[in-house]
Amino acid sequence: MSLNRRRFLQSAGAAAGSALLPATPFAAPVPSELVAGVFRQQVRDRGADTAVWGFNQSVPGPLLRFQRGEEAIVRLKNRLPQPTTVHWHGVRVPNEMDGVPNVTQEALAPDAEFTYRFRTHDTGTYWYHPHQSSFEQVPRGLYGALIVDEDRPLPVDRELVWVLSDFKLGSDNQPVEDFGKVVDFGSGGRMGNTIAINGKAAGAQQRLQLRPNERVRLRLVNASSARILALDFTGHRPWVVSLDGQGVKPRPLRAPLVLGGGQRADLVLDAGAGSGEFAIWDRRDQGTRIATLACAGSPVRARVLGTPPAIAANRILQPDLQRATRHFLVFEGGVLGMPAIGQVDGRPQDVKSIMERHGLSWTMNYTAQHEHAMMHEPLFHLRRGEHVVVKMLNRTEFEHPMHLHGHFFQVVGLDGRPVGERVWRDTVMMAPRQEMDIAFVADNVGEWMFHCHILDHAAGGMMGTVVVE
Ligand SMILES: [Cu+2]
Repeated sequence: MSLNRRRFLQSAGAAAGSALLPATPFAAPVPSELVAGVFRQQVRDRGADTAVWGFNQSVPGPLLRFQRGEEAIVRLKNRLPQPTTVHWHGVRVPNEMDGVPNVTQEALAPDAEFTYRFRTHDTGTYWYHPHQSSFEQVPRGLYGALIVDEDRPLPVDRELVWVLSDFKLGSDNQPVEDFGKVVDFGSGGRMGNTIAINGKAAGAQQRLQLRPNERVRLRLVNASSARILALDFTGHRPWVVSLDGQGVKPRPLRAPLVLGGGQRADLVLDAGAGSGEFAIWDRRDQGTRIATLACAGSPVRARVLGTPPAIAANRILQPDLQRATRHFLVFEGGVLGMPAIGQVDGRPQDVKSIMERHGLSWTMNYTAQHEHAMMHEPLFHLRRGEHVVVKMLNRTEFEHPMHLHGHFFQVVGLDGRPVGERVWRDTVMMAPRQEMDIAFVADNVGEWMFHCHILDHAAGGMMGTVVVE
């Protein structure tokens, strides 16, 4: 969208009073470069600023916003003390733009630069983050949202983006320097102690201020390296309109919205007719109040709006289960379960030596991979255009948000039973001991990561690749 059109929409919004407008794109121009660097930012309300790593001196990094079909050209400059890359989570990019070290490109050494260039075919809410040492670089603050606008955006009064994450901070507000511990690799991951919304500590003081009967679109990204969220908007029943960037039939949220690492959801939230304050909770674990929804002022319109329209679907090839080839993917390991047999980088090893010599905890199809030595056999070789069903068998006591690069897939079976309503995902939560069938058409040529998005699990062996040729 041109800057002029953005300005037009904004001024139209100011003038139109109660009329419903398409979601107004943010006015900030899309930056042409991302500089990954080290700086300080206020995360907690009190005390010292926190030393963070981020893009363009901000956590989260700048919102990258494109029209559908627009070419994204982003120059990455590495000003970190480590090599890095950027991966465009969920965006169907050409393989060489996918940002995976040792698979699609060499990691950028400190002070190196690289230009990413790809066309944005699919509308929706996506995000970007490094794929190099992601168990450290992401929780230090390297992530940002990427949005591709619909040709006809959903009519709402306002649009908000919440990049959710967590920081593990000491009493001095500085990050606890305990990245890469084997105990985190093999358990629930390195969990932060400070949930953040757009880089600021969550809590009752984070206020989402609405007017009665106002309608907002809330784009949610879980950029946490390990934390799974379960969001509860008390006193409200938002509509789920999109999951992982793909429109779904609008449905009211009847239970807390579970978002594993890497997952996204777009909600349409109606403020309700009255005034008042409502807590927004993360219901996982002991529960954390993350924000306050405050409703006050003169009503935006006379009454609450009804069901929002559906977002137009992206063009994704529908898998035909009758002709699909069948594949298996078995996960084993973790501190509560030892892999039965195992390999590291293609060489057979006994399990004890996997754990001890490499700090690895997990296997996928009896093989553990780690990102610095991808001397590996791909999990699957697929022909371009092949219709595929992968039966994932979680033989562990842990949840795993599983992410496939370069494709969207549908969950078509759970614990041996077919799934009725199929939605597109790029990242799916697997419960402990669950069996899940996912289906997709392998139409994007290249070698694609298939890994757990608990980034400590990925570093602990839970990553592999799928080759489409
Ligand atoms: Cu996992």
